Amino acid sequence: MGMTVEGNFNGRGLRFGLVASRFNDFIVKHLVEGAQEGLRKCGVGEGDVDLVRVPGAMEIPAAAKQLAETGAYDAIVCLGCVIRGGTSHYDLVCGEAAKGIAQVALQTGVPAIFAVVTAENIEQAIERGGAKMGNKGYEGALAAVEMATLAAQLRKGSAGRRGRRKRP
Ligand code: INI
Repeated sequence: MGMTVEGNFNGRGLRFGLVASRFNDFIVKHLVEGAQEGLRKCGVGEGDVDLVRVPGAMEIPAAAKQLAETGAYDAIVCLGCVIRGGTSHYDLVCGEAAKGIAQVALQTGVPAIFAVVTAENIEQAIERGGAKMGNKGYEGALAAVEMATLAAQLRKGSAGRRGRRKRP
């Protein structure tokens, strides 16, 4: 049996960037609060969480990439809300945000978490913003701590050591 490498939820001493869009702020403000609460519950210091605001979900990836490239953050949590009823280019906005955020993580090596609510209508958005279906911001914060601690372990090479063994 090989080794299992996984992250944990101890965020003490780690730093996080939140990137939150202002579009649909009546939902996003609850996601920001949820993310802050999630990080606090993981032991992250209040002073170790920075918040960057952008106009809409389309602008999240660019700001997240700039934050990641500073090297000052262990993970970035991206918070936004796209409502189909509210836009004819829903699929475009969702797709670009999701793809862009994934690219931030892949290109920089800094975990970037997609905590963007995508909803068919306002009722669904309210549910996903914490009313019934949990809070995507809170969930995103926990995912960020888990991925940040996992990334630290992978950097140490705990999963790669086996690869350096000599072939029999
Ligand atoms: N941005 C969102 O974050 N959510 C939306 O629902 C939305 N709608 O409905 O259009 C939205 N559009 C703005 C977009 O993200 C950009 O800010 C804009 O296109 C300027 O680049």
